[in-house]
Amino acid sequence: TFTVTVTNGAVDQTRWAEGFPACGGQKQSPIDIQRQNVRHNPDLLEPVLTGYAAQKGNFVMNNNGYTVLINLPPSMVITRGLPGQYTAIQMHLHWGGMQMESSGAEHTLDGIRYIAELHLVHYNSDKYSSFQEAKDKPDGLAVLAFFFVNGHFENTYYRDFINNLAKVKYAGQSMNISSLDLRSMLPENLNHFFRYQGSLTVPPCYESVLWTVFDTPITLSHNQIKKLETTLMNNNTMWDYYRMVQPLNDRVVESSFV
Ligand code: SG7
Ligand code: ZN
Repeated sequence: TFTVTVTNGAVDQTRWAEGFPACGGQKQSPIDIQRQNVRHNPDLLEPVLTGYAAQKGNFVMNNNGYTVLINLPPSMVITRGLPGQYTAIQMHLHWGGMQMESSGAEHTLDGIRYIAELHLVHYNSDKYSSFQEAKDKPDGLAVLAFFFVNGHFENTYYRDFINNLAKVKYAGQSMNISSLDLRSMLPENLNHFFRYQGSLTVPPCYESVLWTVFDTPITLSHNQIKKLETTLMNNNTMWDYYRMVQPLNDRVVESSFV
């Protein structure tokens, strides 16, 4: 039997389909988004993120050995801009760092790989009663993706998140966060995005994800990016956790803007 080791860099990726057939499908993610080939769709509405503003709660942040996740509460809902209501389940990051300041985003834009990529994972709560039920359905999931770029100033909305990384340095570690202002961690302008039908970027690679990849990036300071890349780099696995771009095949990438 074939067991997959989801690991950093390109290791094993070419064999994922042996254990998880969907990974060899025709609608896989991530992809290279080529601006020249996207089709403007004026009917695409800006997603409305309800419940993402600063709130108190008990958010669990967890190191799963590959990435850092924060579980999101069901009070965070995308109420417009997708085919139905989608409820948040978790957020996580993909970053680089194999070589200092190498890039680790999953999607590429005109062949360029950004420094890192944030994923907000949601499930279609109009049609399904849980993430588990939705995760392998063609209309089950929606992920919002944001790129990170290097800037001159500290992004203070990421201060807690980045400082907390040290507390989940090792695989399996968790911590509780008592407040989260997710909306402020995102770009102000959510108008400019790309949209396409794809998959989870790790096995089992279900082709269940409606992707929204925002053109406006999130800015972090050089120092913040360095901390993100180095804090968890203790076991020599937590870097370059991204999948190679997959063929577009007969899909069309739409854009909300010209
Ligand atoms: C990361 O990316 C984790 C996974 C996630 C996967 O490995 O965030 O989630 C958990 C709970 O381990 O898998 C099913 C799922 O959400 C793929 O998500 S992604 O396509 O957005 N990168
Ligand atoms: Zn991801």
